[in-house]
Parts: sequence; structure tokens; C-alpha cells
Amino acid sequence: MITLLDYGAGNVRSVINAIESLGETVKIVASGEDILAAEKLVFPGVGAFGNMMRILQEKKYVDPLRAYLHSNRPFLGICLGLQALFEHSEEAPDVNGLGFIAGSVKRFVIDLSVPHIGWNGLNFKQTSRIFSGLYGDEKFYFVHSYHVVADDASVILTTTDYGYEFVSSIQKGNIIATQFHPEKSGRAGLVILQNFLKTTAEPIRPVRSAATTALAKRIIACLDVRSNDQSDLVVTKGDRYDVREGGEVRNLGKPVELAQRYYAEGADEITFLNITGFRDFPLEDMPMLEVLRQTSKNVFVPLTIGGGIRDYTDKDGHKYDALEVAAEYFRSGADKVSIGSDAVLIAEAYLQTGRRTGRSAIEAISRVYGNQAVVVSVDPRRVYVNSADEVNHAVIETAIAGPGGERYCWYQCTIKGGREGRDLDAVTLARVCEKLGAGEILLNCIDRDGTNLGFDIELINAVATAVSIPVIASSGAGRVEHFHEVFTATEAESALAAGIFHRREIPIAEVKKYLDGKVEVRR
Ligand code: 1PR
Repeated sequence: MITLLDYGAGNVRSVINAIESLGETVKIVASGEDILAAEKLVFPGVGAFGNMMRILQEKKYVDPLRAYLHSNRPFLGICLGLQALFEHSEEAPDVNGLGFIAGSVKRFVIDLSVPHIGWNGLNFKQTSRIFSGLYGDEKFYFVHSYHVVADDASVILTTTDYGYEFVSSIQKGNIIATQFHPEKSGRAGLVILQNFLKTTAEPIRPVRSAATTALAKRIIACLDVRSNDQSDLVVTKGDRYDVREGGEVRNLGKPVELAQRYYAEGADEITFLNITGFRDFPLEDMPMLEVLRQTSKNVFVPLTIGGGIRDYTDKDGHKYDALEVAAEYFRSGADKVSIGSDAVLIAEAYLQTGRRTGRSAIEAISRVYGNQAVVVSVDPRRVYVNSADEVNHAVIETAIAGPGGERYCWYQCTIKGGREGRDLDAVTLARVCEKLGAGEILLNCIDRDGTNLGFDIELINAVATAVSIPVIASSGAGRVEHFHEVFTATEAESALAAGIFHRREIPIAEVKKYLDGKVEVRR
């Protein structure tokens, strides 16, 4: 029996699913006594340090946790569950950590995208039973803006390189904690969890072939989901956002089955977009939540879900806010939520007043779950102009001339799945959303969607150079070379594709095989 500390924020569902997939049962902590009585305690943390410590204080878990740690019974902390062990964090200087390990938590100060999101390797500093069965070159999933700095080097189990070398896991007796997420790290992550559960695993120190670790470019499979005319929930695919063919909604398969297939084929992440979310409300549209619950039982890579994340009033006048919608998605197994239409409206309101309200979906969700949990999905299309000063938008000079020979264009944001164009450009939207707390930009392109013509490199460059958060390039992938192009000609950290994977034109493994040796990928 594993005891799991759930303090109410972030995704504990995926940790429970991963542990249960290994044949263990999980008991969730309901009181301080449960912590004191635990035989093996897992503390997964996602979100913000200050919020986490305040909740632990309110629930009176701090003293039982300290007592448990000092008893040296098996403990596994994950992400914030590692950071909580330290004395304090720059993220919330006025709040104390558990202080079990001397040292503090610092924000990355680097010339790279922050948060550090994605698959990176480990430099092994000591032997540990949690490494039993690893070869050494495996990559693990990270998502964080802060990292721990230990005063005593003897607790450092692994380090990872991102701008500089930082501590990615610690061990002190039976107390083990990782900055990466084993529950989201595919097979390698399950090996680590299994070793933690099975205390008899042989301690080893794997040997890596490279001197430093490197963050992999991510390949993301995207599933656009909606009900078809027969009310079946299907994965569909648009051609420049038009998902109908001969009057019928294209049906490319079942969401849970396809997601499982992509996990098995090596997808680094899976994204579900509920593309009718602008008119359906997710808390009424339960099948999407069920898709997440089912998928997260067997898919151990990060899951993002988008569609309908906004404030909403139902037909009985009951008001829901975007945070409640997001919370339900996280509880059902999502690791990140993606906000589309509402992000455009939020950015417009911010640009009008120049003030944050603190209440927008982006601000509210990032405050509770952390910036890394908030993706903004952008649905832009090109608008051609004759000169850079013709409009008050971020205009670029383009190598792909417009229908009238125009040499300039801007990228107009749309809402409601491309149905409504707004007076806002994609570069400004991305900048404002970063300021308000978004952790990642999912950059679609209506002109390229479903065309197989390749990614819109000019769009991706315009946005990726304007923000410091990671950008996911999306729309237009048709050949393996397109992935190489987007990773070498832009600063995109990941590339997302849909049609070529659904239609089995190019398997994910073939994309990775082509990139291997040219661009860092997770094998
Ligand atoms: O506005 O917060 O409710 O979110 C709705 C979400 O649904 C948005 O993220 C929006 O991008 C998405 N969406 C809405 N309508 C459509 C549509 O296609 N009619 N899909 C849609 C967007 C674009 C990509 C696609 C890539 C790759 N789909 O996600 O997967 O373009 O495709 P490809 O590789 O085949 O070219 P809200």
C-alpha cells in the first residue's frame, strides 16, 4: 500500500495511475495521522511553492511530514515534492519550506526558455536502487521554472544540464525526490517508480555516453475531438480548419485508442483539443473528461487538453469560472490546459486598460497550478498588406507574396475555431499572455492546417523571438524534413502534427529516426 499526499492542486491522478499500473494500491492522505502511519509515502507536487506550503500549513500536514521524513521511511517527492524538502524558495520568499534538506530553491537565470519543459537526461552522481534497470541515456520529463540548490553535495543523486548544471534528484537515506516526473516519463519513468515501490531493487550507478545532458525537441501528436452528426465523439481533422468533407465531419478514429497508439509509437506528448469547446461547455460535455480519465490510465507522457476553458453561466443561471473547468480537467488526468478563444479576449481587455485584473483564466489558473500548466493556443491567419506601417500590428516582410503581390503580412488572431477574426496579431497576443502567466504557446496556423505544405516558418520565428516561453510549432507537417526545418530554422521547442499521424502517412518513429543525429530527440 502506497500513501499519497494530495494537497489539492495539480495532477495527482497521473501519479495514482502510474502506481496502480504497477500493481500497487494507493491510499490518499486525509489527515496528519495518515502521514504518520504511512509505510511508503509519495508526495507529488505541481503548482506554486507558496500556495503548496500554505495548504500544507492549513491542513496541519507540516509537522507530520517532518516527523515522517525524520523517521527515514521510504519517501518519494516529485517536482514541488522535491522543492518542499528545502528551507525556502525564491518563488515565495515569505514562506518556509519543510527544511529537511539544507539549501534553497532558485529560479533559472539563463538565456533559454523558462519554464524548462520537456525531456532531458540525468548525470548520475551516486548509486541508488531507483536506477536499477536503467541504461543511462534515458530521458525524463521535466516541467519547472525553479530548481533546488543543496548546501550539502552528498545528497545530490543526479544533475541535469539546462543552461547550467542543476540538481535534478536527491537522496538522503530512504528519502528520495526528483525534479522530473517519473509518472510522465514513459517506460523509463515507470522503471524508477517500480524501483521505489520494490525496496529490494539493486542499487546501481548507470553510465552515460555523453558528458552533458540535452533537452530533446518534442514531437507532439494532436487529436482534434468533437461529436459527429451521429453524436459519436471522434478524432477529426480539418483542412484549414474545415473538418467536414462531403457534408460529414471527418472521422479519423476514437480518441482514447489513438492516444494509446501514439504513446506506444513514441509521442513525447499528446494534446486533445475539444474543437467545439467555444459552444459546448466542458463540465456539461462529460465525454471529454472521460476521454482524459481513460487515456491517463495507460498513457504515461504529458497530456494537454484544450477547449472551452472560460467563465460560463449555464441555462439555470449557475456561474462557473475557468479555474473550475481547468480543475476538473486536471482531476481527470490533464497535465496542462490550453486556452484558445478566451486568451484572445483576455489579451484584448488587457491592452485596452493596461491593467491585470488577476481574475482572467490565464492569471487564475497559473496562480494555482503554475505557469507551466497554462498553454495558450493561437489560431492565426495571414493578412497581407503593402507596407509595414499600413496597420498597427506586428507586420513581417514575407518571402511568400500575397495574392496581389503584397510583400508584407501580419497574423490575425481568431476565436471560435477560426470563425471570427479579431483586431489583434499573434505576436502581441503571445507577448501579453506570457506577461499574464502563460507557460507555453501552441502556435497553429489556419493557412497551413491540414495542407501538408510544412510549418509557417515566418510565423513561428515572429512569435518565438518575441517571447521567452517555449513555442510549439503546429500546422502543416507533411514530411519528415518539415520537422527538421522547423527545429533548425526557428527556436520552436516542439512540433505538433495531426493529419500525417492519423492517416498513418508517417509514423512518429520515422520522424524521430530522421531527426536522430541532427536534432536532439528522445529515442
Ligand atoms: O477556443 O479555448 O474553446 O479552444 C478550442 C481549441 O480548438 C483551440 O485550441 C483551437 O485551436 C482548436 N480548434 C477549433 N476549431 C478547430 C478546427 O480545426 N476547426 N483545431 C480547431 C485546431 C489545429 C491544430 C491541428 C494542427 C495540426 N486544430 O490543433 O491539430 O493544425 O494539423 P496538421 O498536422 O494536420 O496540419 P477554445
